[in-house]
Amino acid sequence: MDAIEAAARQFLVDGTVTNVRRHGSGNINSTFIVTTDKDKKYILQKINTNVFSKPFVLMRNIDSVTSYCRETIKKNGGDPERETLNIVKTQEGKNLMRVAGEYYRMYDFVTDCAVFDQLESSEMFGSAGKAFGRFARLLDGYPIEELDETIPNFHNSKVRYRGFLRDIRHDPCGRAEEILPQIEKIKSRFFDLTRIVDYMEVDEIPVRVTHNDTKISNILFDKESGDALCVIDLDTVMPGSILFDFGDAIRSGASTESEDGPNPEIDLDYFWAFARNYLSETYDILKPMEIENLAFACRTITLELAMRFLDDYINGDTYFRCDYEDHNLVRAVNQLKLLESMEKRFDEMKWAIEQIVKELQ
Ligand code: GN1
Ligand code: MG
Repeated sequence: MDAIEAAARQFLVDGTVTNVRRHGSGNINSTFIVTTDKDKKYILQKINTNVFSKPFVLMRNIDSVTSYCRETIKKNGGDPERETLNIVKTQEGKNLMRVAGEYYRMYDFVTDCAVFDQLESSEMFGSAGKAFGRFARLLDGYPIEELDETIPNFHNSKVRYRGFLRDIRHDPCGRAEEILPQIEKIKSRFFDLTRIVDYMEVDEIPVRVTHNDTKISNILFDKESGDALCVIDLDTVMPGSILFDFGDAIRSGASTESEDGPNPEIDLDYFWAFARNYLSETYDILKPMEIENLAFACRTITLELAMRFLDDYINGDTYFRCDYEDHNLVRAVNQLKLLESMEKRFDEMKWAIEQIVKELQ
């Protein structure tokens, strides 16, 4: 903790740092809550530079995106202190601090909020649909050329699939043989994995400014009202497809289990609640090809996550935070089960989108 406390002291906080403790369930960066003697709280994050190799570029993106969001939220009569992240500068006025070879950043702590790996009701998930929809609308006006790619090819499933095959061939930890059934499940769905990227390559699905990591724990809920308030984890805001944002929210939020829970299934009540509110915010900016592929995108992103977890297992767990030895394998197996449930109920998911669109027309 010493280095973390030393890092916390480099930022312009109100008061003197008295306590630093671990926080949150993110798989990539390490997050801490910092408290001062004036009882002020802040979020400190150690950036995982294996994943985000250009921390300065990353922070330039986030600074620019949050400034843009703040102005728009103000114009719309919202509360920019609670509805977007606010960067706390270092003593030298910077967005980032290097301490003992690690990079740190700080945000104001948004008070009276909670995060969830799994939601308690479809109403809450509906509220997340509204918030993610609003976020998509907000970013719709953002100048795409100002954003750098923080992780190139993040949702490019073709590039990821090639990497997956290469890693199976190299098999650095000798784990591939024990997971042949899972590998086969992914290989047999190659065209499901690549369909959206194929459409993007020929401009049938547009590239927009998107969040790219809309899992349900990346949104803050107001403790009092239970409403989704603030979209967080802006590290992967960059050019992408809105379909992955919709799909990843459903993958993570409309599952009957968290990523760690066995036997997950898609909950269609949750799906309806999210889709209805998401579309009420975004219907007029979406292209017909996007609307047509919303339900399908949920399958694509779930398959992509199964492949990413399995790939990391093959590579010896170097990317995602793991709490025990087989954690990545467990996650991959669970994602494949969730995918099979989505495949079974795909017609109902498509039908729901069609009905919601009819309501909005
Ligand atoms: C990571 O950082 P976190 O936990 O919000 C990952 C996402 C995955 C997710 C799966 C930069 O998100 O892509 O969907 O884990 N983020 C990155 O839990 O790879
Ligand atoms: Mg996160």
